[in-house]
Amino acid sequence: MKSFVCSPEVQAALDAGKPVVALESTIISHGLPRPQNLEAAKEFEEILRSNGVTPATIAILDGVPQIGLDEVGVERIANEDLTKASVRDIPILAARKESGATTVAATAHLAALAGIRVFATGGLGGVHRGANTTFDESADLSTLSVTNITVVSAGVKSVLDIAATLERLESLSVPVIGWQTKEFPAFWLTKSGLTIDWALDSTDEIAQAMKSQDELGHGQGMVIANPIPESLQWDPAEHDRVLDIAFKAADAAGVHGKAVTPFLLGFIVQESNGRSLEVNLDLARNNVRLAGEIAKSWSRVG
Ligand code: PSU
Ligand code: MN
Repeated sequence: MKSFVCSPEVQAALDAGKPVVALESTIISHGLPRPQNLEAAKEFEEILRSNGVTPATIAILDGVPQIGLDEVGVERIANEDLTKASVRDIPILAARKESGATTVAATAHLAALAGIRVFATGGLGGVHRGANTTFDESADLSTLSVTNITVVSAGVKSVLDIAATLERLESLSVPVIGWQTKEFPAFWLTKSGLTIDWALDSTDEIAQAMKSQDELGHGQGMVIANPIPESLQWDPAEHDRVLDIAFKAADAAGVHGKAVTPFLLGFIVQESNGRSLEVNLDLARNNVRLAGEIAKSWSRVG
């Protein structure tokens, strides 16, 4: 038996060389509150399908990595209390026949195993503030250094140390390309104040860069930084105010390890009265749309 399963829809698209975009499940299970998470999971898939792109939402269900979920699978990731699964958790969940929602790292890894080259998320994980003492750096980064996939992301969450994250991506030889800008975004905010070396202006150019990387790279992935339009971003002053309180709350609650990101995201949604959630959904939609266009360009050159 194969150790992972592609849905018939995803398998057919891959076999025919049609565009496919991977979607993660941790953003659904741990990053967004119920019931908006189920609506979002369905909407992200619908955005792709209506553009002629096959969505492949990825999760581990009863020990089997699923590349593409049916309706019941999508409901399970939204409504069950699933384990947050990174790459290292996959074999244990498989052996125990347990379920897990896959992070960017685990989704990227499984998508690449299945032959999917484009992946949309909200915001990539990264180096946490204070990592010089906690060593808390997301496995999203190290995974992308050895995983042949292009991830579309609204930069990294501003709860992280963005400058350190960019340094690590440089060390790991993962290209970071701005979509039509060299201003690196900060998830809820259009700009982080940091600039990157490269901007590409068309999805055909991105697909060309992917092809060149396949020929000249060592199997690493690529990050496409896609800022939320300024008209949709969170008010920067309100953003700073809420984040400040969120860090104090995380400290007081003593959360650490993989609980940190879900805690902060949940707290920030509460404290902002849902404003951060609206922006999170908008930036994720924006990423899904761009990823769909990249996948279409890739299906022509790849
Ligand atoms: N971006 C979001 N919402 C999320 C995450 C990212 O908009 O929930 C998740 C992703 O699954 C990412 C994970 O891989 O947070 C990073 O967690 P950690 O910092 O523990 O590596
Ligand atoms: Mn961590």
